[in-house]
Amino acid sequence: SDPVKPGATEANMRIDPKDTFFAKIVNGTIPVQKVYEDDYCIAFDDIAPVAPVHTLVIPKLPVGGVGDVAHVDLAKYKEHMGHIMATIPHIASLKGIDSYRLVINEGAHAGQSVRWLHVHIIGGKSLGWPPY
Ligand code: D5M
Repeated sequence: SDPVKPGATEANMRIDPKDTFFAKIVNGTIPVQKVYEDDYCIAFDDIAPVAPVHTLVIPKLPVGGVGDVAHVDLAKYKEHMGHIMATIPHIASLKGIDSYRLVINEGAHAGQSVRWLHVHIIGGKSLGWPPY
């Protein structure tokens, strides 16, 4: 039997990213200790780390998650996400690691709790596989 209840994910998808806590970090309403920032993204440490290094990278573009690609300006989305992917090795090096796992949770059943796209950089220890 499939334990996934589609309704929960749909409710999560209806949240406007601009109503999330990460929007306040991007617009500067709530200060955060930044690991890194540029025109496209902000990186800061996760409040509930699952490993010695657990840093989040969020685009400055309001997008709820990778599943929202159809609802955003595609050129801007590619620009932001391409930039983030190209910048992650530098952010990881700022945290002192060159071996890490990237995680993007999409939807409530993948464990996404904040509906503003964020990439987890997880490392600083040997990681198990599979990741669930
Ligand atoms: O990841 C959302 C992550 O965001 C989760 O690991 C906790 C973290 N979080 C939530 N609030 C904050 C604040 N205020 N600062 C830093 N980190 C935070 P998800 O993939 O959605 O489960």
